[in-house]
Amino acid sequence: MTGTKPADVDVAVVGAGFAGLYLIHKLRGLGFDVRCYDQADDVGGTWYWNRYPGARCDIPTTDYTFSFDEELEQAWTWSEKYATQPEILDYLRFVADRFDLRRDIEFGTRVDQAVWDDAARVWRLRTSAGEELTCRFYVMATGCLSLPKRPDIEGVDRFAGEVYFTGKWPHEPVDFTGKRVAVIGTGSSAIQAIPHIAEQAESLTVFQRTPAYSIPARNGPASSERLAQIAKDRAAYRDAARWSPGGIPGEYEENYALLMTPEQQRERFEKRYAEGELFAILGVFNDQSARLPANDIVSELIREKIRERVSDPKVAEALCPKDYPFGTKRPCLDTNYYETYNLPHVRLVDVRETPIVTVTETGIDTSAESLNFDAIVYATGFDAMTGPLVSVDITGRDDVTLKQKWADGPSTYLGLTTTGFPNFFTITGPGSPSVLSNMAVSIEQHVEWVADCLTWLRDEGYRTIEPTQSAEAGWNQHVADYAALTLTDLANSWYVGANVPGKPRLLYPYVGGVEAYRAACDEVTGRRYLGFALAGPTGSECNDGVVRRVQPDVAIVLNLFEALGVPGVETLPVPDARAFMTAMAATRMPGPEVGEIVDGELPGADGPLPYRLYRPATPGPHPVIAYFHGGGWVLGDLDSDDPLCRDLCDRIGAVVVSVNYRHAPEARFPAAADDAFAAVEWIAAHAAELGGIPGQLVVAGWSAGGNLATVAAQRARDAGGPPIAGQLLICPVTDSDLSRSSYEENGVGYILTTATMRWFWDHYADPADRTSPVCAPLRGELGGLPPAVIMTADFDPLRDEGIAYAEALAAAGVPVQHVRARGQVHTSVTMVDVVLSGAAVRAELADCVRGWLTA
Ligand code: N01
Repeated sequence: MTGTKPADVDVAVVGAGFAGLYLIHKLRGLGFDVRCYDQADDVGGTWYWNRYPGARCDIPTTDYTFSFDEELEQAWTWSEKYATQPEILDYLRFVADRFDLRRDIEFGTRVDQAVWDDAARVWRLRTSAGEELTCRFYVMATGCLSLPKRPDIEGVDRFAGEVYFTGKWPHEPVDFTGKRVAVIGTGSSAIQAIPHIAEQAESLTVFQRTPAYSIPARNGPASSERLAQIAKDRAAYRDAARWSPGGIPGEYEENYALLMTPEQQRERFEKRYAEGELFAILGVFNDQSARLPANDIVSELIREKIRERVSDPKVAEALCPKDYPFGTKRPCLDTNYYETYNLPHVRLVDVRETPIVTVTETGIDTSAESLNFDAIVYATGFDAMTGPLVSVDITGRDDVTLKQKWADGPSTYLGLTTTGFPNFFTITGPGSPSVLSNMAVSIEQHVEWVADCLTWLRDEGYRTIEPTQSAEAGWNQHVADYAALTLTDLANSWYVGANVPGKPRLLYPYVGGVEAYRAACDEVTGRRYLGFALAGPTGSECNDGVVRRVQPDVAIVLNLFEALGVPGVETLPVPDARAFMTAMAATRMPGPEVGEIVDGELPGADGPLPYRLYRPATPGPHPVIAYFHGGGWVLGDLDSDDPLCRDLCDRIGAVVVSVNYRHAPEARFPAAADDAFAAVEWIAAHAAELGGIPGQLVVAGWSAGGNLATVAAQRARDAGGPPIAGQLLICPVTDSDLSRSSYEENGVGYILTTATMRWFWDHYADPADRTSPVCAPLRGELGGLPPAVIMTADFDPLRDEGIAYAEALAAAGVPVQHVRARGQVHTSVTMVDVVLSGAAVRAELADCVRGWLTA
């Protein structure tokens, strides 16, 4: 196509496991030449190497199976719920035979080097067999757990007895009969192998550093319910898997542990525990993966089960994981694992109590004793996710290797591609759901995405594809934002690279789930490969951009609103809109505990106003915040902003007095502004009685409440008091001009809409009044105002007027801090304990306010 020499093959693939096999089949069917390499002597990938006794899959095999060909599915029947390694290997051999895949695979051959030739626009590969070849596209289908980690234990090479690694188990049968065996490690591999080794060995000593959370797999026949669903409508079942969170169809109910009674929690846990499935136990409660108190409930219930299964209480306690939350390391499914410790010839050595000092010629020395063994089994894990990729010498543009590029951690676009490495793809790479999902579903999706991409490039006449830096940075940020919502950083797991010394610590897989991930991939292709630079002999194109900019938890809320068909309040009569807001508020999390909450009344501009006072649990007196709720001067009350007021009270250590001013349309402009100023005056005058420190008064508010807060600050300045220490303005209304860009960009789809803002203004103020600084404080005199912190949200129609106010205050000499809430919407920070990513923003606001008060 370009005049350069054609490549030897269109596509070179490394790895002949699930991914490689399907790639060969799929690409071949689309007319591409494919050559695949694998170090093993046969197909199987991870299932070729991991042949240790007891090896099985931990996803039900009805689901851990290819779904791309109905006839293939009909031709194979799994014998058990969780098939054994030999059966899965047989299946992959069966697939290879059925589609005649072996003829495109070079077995016993490793790709040692791959170098991108930018002039010829091909990859140049060198193999362990000395072969050199070129390909247009290079795909690493090497799996996530294929590079065993060398045990970081002193003396591993000294042992003269038999040595085994679960990840590279011999092909010949291993017989432990009459032998003294040591197993090091208690992850998934060890937990599967230990009961089998114990059946044969004369004695078995397990060296445990970190206990795992394991539940009974309850293996047996495949679930009749699932088989029936598949038989009824196979296509629908597989489609449901593709659009599910984990890659297995199921019922995903809303279940928040923190909103349940202990009895309800236990009932739900028992039901899920009895299923013996990973996703069931990982999803007992919706909040267990994100909120520690919810996670503690599941963790403790699992520990209870472990204690029931182990006779010796001391051993049981040692087997109970206590220092990391459940699910932050991959949980295990077992058959008789804990019961094995009840056997007289099985012993547990807790290496945190008595560390391994060294492996010797005859066994293992711990800090307490010397133990002799005939065999040592290392079940010590893998250099996961990135290990298999960077262990091959892959050199992209400008002589940069993948290892160099990823020295501080992997950087990918969609977990599939990486900048600087054109025409290079990673199947289930870091930044994709991979190990957190049903791998079979994720592999099929990746293979199909790559196949569609190559076909599209061919059809469009493009020769290269490479992600842009901004698209990749955006994806990395999205992956990190999702990770930040979980508890995964609280464990030293291979998920975060903590098991390999020196490996960068971050969550390697994408935690957003199969469904959300597939939607992102589809959106990228649907927008002519958004974020990719495409080039060919006749031209190039690049639709640069970031596919996911909204914070992941905000996106979940937005999707929920859309799914529920939540009406715009402007479509309702005011009383109905208020009732609707009240009903919504009743269903949410309550916010943090504070020391005391007292309701009272204070004099407004035209009669008494209700207020609610929040007092910190710490000894007073405290600074005082006069707070005004949001709701466009029409909606909202003391309950509407209750979680946020608790949060501010707790974080800042201030008495918060939330004031319910008069609302429009019953009381139009300037009633609310007059009430706000009257309230500020009264609170300042009564600070000591309220438990506050006189003179340390901050005005604060969200949305229209932010408008009232800053208008009150302007009035206080003009009236010569009361003194105000600072203004906390959260997504404030500062102007009545609805034509700013942020209205254009965010006026629909981000909860607060342009239509709603127009409705608010129409209820609040006559058009003639809207230019008054008391309505639109941006239009007022700003010099001499107290310091301000202004938060704006990226996806808020009010964003630009907030920014304009921050800039105008700064120009007027007012100390101002602008907190830009990345990926947030207008309501984010008020959704305490719902939009968890808002917590970091509230922390930043609180720091700023505390700064004024201690200054
Ligand atoms: O590896 P692991 P794995 N001294 O890393 C310990 C999948 N898989 O092969 O936690 C003492 O989980 C280490 O201790 P610690 C599955 O995704 C699936 O078992 O680092 N101990 C840990 O206990 C799984 O998660 C199936 O403190 C040392 C163990 O070795 C993943 O593969 C079956 C040590 C390693 O556990 C990896 O599982 C098997 C030392 N120096 C695997 N170094 C299925 O069921 C390490 N350890 C499908």
